[in-house]
Amino acid sequence: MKRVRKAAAKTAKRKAASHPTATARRARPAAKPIELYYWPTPNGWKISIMLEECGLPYVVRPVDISKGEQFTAEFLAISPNNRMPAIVDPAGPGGRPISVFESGAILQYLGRKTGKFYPREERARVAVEEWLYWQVGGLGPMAGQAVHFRRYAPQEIFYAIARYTDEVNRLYGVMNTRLAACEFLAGRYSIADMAAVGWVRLAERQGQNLDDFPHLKRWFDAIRARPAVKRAFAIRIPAASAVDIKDPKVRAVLFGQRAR
Ligand SMILES: N[C@@H](CCC(=O)N[C@@H](CS)C(=O)NCC(=O)O)C(=O)O
Repeated sequence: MKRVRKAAAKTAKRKAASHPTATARRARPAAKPIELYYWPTPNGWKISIMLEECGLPYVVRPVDISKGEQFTAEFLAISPNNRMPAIVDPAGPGGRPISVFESGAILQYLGRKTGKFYPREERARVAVEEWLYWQVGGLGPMAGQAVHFRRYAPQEIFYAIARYTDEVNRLYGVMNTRLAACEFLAGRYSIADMAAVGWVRLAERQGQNLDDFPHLKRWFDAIRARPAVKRAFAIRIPAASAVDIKDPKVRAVLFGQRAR
């Protein structure tokens, strides 16, 4: 019986191969969605924005970083840095699953996979990569430290607050100057803008006033008005809204991490 089915399948395959239009018309099983390991922060938003912009089917797998879910063996197997975001794409290269961690690497992967928001032409690609790496190596870490010392540190350390607030101010100035000459960071709307927009969304927490940066404000307003970006920002994770950063249990998970 098995052999008969195999033979019939072989004939069908041969036929399909010789009639490509028939193959294309045959209903394909629905593609499995990409799994997005996510928590609603600027780094998480980068990827929900890209998935929404590309219209890729995805499911959100919340990683409650306030409870330590970033340290589970299952999560560390795909994101060894115990940080979200990460993705698992069931239809990776060669049709096999692939996991990707680090927001910049995920954006580049999705850009290559879809051919969207990450141009192939070398000059345009270099421009996107310059601003993407500028974000992941500069704006993100500096803004993160500014928020930490302004809002989360147990003591008010003036030197640390001034150092990171000033550095973020400098970086906002760099974006503002760039955006005076270009509509988007790399010219056209790209993964570089998606990487930066979530951080600019939290400007106030970083001690910044967008009114001081009119070109940056114009850019921010244009991006947040995009339907895909609105959908990404609208994803609600109720447990995240309930996190109390003053709770000693939460602080013990998030702060003072050392090698394990
Ligand atoms: N370089 C990483 C940074 C990601 C990151 O810092 N994620 C934070 C939330 S915004 C996180 O998962 N924190 C968990 C923890 O601190 O243990 C990336 O760009 O993906």
